[in-house]
Amino acid sequence: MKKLLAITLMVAMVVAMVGCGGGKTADAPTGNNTETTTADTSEAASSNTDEPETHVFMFKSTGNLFGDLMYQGFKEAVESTGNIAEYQSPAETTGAAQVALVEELIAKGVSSITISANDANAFNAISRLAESNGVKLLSADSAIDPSIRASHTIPTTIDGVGTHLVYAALMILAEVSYEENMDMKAKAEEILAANTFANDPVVIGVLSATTTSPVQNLWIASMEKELVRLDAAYPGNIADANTNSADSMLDIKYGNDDPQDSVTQANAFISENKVDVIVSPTTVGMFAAGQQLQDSSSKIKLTGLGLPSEMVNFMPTSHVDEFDAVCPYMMLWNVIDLGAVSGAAAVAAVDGTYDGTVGSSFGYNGKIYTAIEDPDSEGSVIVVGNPYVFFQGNMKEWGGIL
Ligand code: RAM
Repeated sequence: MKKLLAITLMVAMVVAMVGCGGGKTADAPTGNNTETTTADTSEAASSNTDEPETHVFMFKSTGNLFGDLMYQGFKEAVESTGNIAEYQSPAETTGAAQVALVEELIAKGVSSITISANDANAFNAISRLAESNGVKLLSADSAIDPSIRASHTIPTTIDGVGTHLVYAALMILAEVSYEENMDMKAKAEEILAANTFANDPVVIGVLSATTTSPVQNLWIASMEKELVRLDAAYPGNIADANTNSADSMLDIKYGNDDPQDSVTQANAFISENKVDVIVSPTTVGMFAAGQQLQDSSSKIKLTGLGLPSEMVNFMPTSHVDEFDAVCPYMMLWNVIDLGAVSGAAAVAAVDGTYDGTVGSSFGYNGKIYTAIEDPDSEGSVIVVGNPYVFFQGNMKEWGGIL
């Protein structure tokens, strides 16, 4: 029952702001994919006798299990404080569609909106309206601009994810089994130091979400940085898959976090047959690529950030079939915890119990989360925990959870 990845990561932190609140109970939900849940305030409320606040979680778009799981945690955390949780996401995976929904929610008088953003800068204009109406904007998973957010929660450090996506790709192509808690960085460097790919340098493709998606773009940038470092240290093992760009060694395609677009892009990789491995830093891309690679019996391998319940058919069940499987191993984190901590952040921000400065903190479920400087932007960030590697040894256990 150990699946803590051997990734070195830091700990938690928080941001916040002086909170105003002023929320009131939400109206009956409108629009697509809306869920409102009302806590039993008589029993759950702490010492707080005020009217419950409504805290909204908004994912990139509807129909994404990752977003649904985040909301599961968010709702749990918000309701545990006697407040009200609401789930609102647009049908379309765009910043503009999210902004339109934010505008509606401000008009309804919610207290906070926690966004997984399709575009970091899309919310700057609407943030003024939010502020003047006392509505806190926060983000989780995929960030909004630091200047307008009360808090941003990420599952684990960007570089922890980006570098380990590269290590996983190299290890899979070298057919090195994943062993629990192994040092993937050391293993990848060992593979390259042995010049394993000297006769046939590795070509890496990426199947991402949208071109503007903040979190995917950060993970990809981190992958690129690590590839440059590894290429300089162990020349001749990694091919430049993007000769059109001086800044990129990756062949990147965008499936827009849309199932059909992701299938189309996965099929483009298969018919071009240029890459050895597809790394998909989105659960939507992972599932689409898994299906298409399996159906086409392509030799291209797959790894990335996937949900065990969606990927189970494309992954191995033992060491014996590990490298026959489309995706021998992959990574993710506890998505439910990510949602829960971001829900606790929203409540604390609205209550004014933490103020958004580096070092300020709040508690949830017996743990303290403290804001640290965001290494990837101007603001601060809360890091929830560690990523997990999902492999033949633990898929059974996680398939029913995430
Ligand atoms: C998708 C979304 C989300 C990302 C995960 C890994 O569901 O794009 O932003 O964090 O994948």
